[in-house]
Amino acid sequence: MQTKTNALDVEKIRQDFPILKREVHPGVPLVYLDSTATSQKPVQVIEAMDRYYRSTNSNIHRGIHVLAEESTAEYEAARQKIAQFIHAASPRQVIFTRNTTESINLVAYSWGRHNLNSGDVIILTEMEHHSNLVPWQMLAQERSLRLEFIPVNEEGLLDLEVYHNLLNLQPRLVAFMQMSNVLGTINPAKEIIELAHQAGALALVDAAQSAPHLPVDVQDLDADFFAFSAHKMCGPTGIGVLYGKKELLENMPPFLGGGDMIKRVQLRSFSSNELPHRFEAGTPAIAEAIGFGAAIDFLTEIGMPKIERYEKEIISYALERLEEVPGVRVLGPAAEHRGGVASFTLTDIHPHDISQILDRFGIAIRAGHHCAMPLHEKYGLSATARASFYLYSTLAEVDKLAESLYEVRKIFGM
Ligand code: 7TS
Repeated sequence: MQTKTNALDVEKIRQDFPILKREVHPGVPLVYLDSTATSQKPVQVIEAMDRYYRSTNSNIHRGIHVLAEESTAEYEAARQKIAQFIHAASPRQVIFTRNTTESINLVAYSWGRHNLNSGDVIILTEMEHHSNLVPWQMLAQERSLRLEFIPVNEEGLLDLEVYHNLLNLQPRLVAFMQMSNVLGTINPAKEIIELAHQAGALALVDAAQSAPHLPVDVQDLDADFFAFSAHKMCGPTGIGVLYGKKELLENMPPFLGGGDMIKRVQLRSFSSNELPHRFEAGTPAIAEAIGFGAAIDFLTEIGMPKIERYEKEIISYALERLEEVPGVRVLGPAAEHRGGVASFTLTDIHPHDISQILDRFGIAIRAGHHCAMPLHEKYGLSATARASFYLYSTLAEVDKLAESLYEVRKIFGM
């Protein structure tokens, strides 16, 4: 059993996550290996939201009283922190949405409906999450667009040779995930974006899995749009971000109409507010934004490069341990190309059964298609079991997972 690691003081980090102290069955501690679905929340985030509701709660941008001024300042401070975290040139380019899904839909509705017409080509990849597939399928149906896909090769990497050829179609948009929630693959985002730009296309990055696990820099990537969710990066549910280049966002029509997104309203017309408010109609998720800001502080203090290094360590170890278990097949590339995600099958045992048995040992994994049905189909599978790791995961938990898979085998008479 291996328990030592160099990159992070994981035991200290775990102290900040109250949920990690709980038992899920009498005497059975939680082994949380489902951070790709949503991460756990540190006490710093829980307390920031608690403090807000106890002492500051009021609506933002509207009142001229102490509470309204404080809550507006805290909400905008969170935006500023997030802008710094992704290295945006200005916080005005950081639009609060509900989640990655809403951010991508915003681009499809607003930029897509404003700019794309019959025959236009959008390039996606075969590994996309449904939230970066279905909005484009809906738009394609409505506007008679053509969708093309960068294939996933045997190794679980994108086939960039095919991508080069697809770019001859002069696509208008290339939309892809920076890190896969199933294969763990970390895609060469900078290269994909550079090639998209050379072909005259814009590039949208689904950063739902990358922003929580890797250092990200939207300017270095030269991303046109960049979407992610707070709940996968130690923050609360109900809030996400769409980053966009200023000139693009300024030329996009509003997505939702209502309060806050307007400059002036008459009975039959309105003019839109400045960025970012023109895309934030109605009362936003204020406490959640403040909690998101606290999550950003938490991650920044630990350091994203360190988190990335640690996850590399843990996934290398997990691949080693999982592949020792007879009958286990892990999907996706070698550790050097991936983050802390391992989707696997165990002979022909249904992943739901695997998950249910592991739960008896306190181990929480996810079983299913993980919102990537086309990718599973490509592998000839309807479901996989998925263990995923974050900065609070331990090598001992990996051991427990591997040992419990031997128990699953026994239960199935293997
Ligand atoms: N894109 C990727 C790559 C994701 O992994 C997810 C969520 C989303 C988009 C959507 O994020 P949301 O916050 O809008 O829901 N992925 C998963 C998952 O793998 N299991 O549960 C949610």
